[in-house]
Amino acid sequence: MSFATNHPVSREQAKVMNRFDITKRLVSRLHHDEAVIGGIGYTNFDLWAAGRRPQNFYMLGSMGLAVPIALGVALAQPARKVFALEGDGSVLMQLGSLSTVAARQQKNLCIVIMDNGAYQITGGQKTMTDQGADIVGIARASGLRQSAWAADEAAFVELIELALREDGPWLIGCRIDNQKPVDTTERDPSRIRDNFMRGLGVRR
Ligand SMILES: Cc1ncc(C[n+]2csc(CCOP(=O)(O)OP(=O)(O)O)c2C)c(N)n1
Repeated sequence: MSFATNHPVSREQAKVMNRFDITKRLVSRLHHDEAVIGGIGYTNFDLWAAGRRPQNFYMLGSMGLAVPIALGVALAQPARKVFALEGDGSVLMQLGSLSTVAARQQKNLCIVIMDNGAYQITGGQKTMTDQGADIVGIARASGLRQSAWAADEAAFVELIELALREDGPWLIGCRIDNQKPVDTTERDPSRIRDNFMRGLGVRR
């Protein structure tokens, strides 16, 4: 596996990055109409701020659904690469989704966890990643062998390019700071759904 590079083994060793910055780096590398599902919390805000794409879906309202939604899209459209961007608080509420993705060995799926150790959007209450839980370790133990912490921005891009090029499932852990997002997603769920369906070519 071409994955055996020098990615840090624990959360503590990973650089604290900025969510908008790494979201932009991800989006700038998408050239084949890849789908991107932004989870609730500030993850979807910075995805929105990184540029409207019809293949983006912005989850409003329920925690932990970026991975299940992305898995559904990946199953329905196996030729398309699908990215799930999820906060640490949200993925901790839906850990079973990681083992489901692992059991499916969903080749076209890449999960990016934005770990700021907090439920930032609701006031910055601490999550369990701030108390020692390691999402990448949990992912590996759930069967997602191709899981790694991004050491820094360059390593993040390297991992994204690997995920674009080679079969997954992938999980990339990103430690991020507590800066506010750059913009606010338009809160219109019907439009978000309709645009996304058009972006995936399943609605005119
Ligand atoms: C099932 C459920 N529980 C609680 C909430 C309230 N809530 C919305 S976002 C959020 C925090 C999300 O935290 P995280 O996923 O870490 O993202 P961040 O805010 O740090 O970007 C909470 C508690 C909710 N929307 N749904």
